[in-house]
Amino acid sequence: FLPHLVASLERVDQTYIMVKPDGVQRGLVGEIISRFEKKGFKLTGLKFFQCSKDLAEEHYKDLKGKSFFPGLIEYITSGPVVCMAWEGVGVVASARKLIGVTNPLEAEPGTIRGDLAIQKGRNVIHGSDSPESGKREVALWFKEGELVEWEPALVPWLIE
Ligand code: IDP
Ligand code: MG
Repeated sequence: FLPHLVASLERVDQTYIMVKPDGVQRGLVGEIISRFEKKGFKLTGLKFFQCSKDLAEEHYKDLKGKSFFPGLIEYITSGPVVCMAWEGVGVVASARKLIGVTNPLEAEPGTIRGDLAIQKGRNVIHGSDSPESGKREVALWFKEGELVEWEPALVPWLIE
């Protein structure tokens, strides 16, 4: 069996996951990381970080015209965040399912937002919305030496 070969035949995607400042302040970092860790995707980057206004605006540039944009930038820069890069086949869509929809009141129980949050403006976590966004956002939030190439020992127990 050659799991890495199989994985390389399919498209291995990356997603950018971030515990937002409310998640950090509320002590949810361990709980949130744990959900991704248990799912079995590969962690390739992790840091505790204070985001600048410029970076927040670049990250959310598609939302620039929205009425909530200034509040969103204030929220994201209001305190430290936890930045993560996760990798795997189907990781982007799967992470979005684990996270739940944008409005936590509508997010299904069992999802991170469904279980842990109430409002859109305090929805504790970010996850990239497409493989293209995943690539862009991982490159935006992590410098080259901050990402780690490794082969998790559990791969044969997760991928046949
Ligand atoms: P997503 O995080 O589920 O992908 P997006 O539509 O990309 O949702 O919006 C990015 C973030 O902007 C949301 O996670 C949320 O924090 C914030 N946001 C989106 N819509 C609203 C709103 O109507 N009011 C306040 N904040 C919002
Ligand atoms: Mg989004």
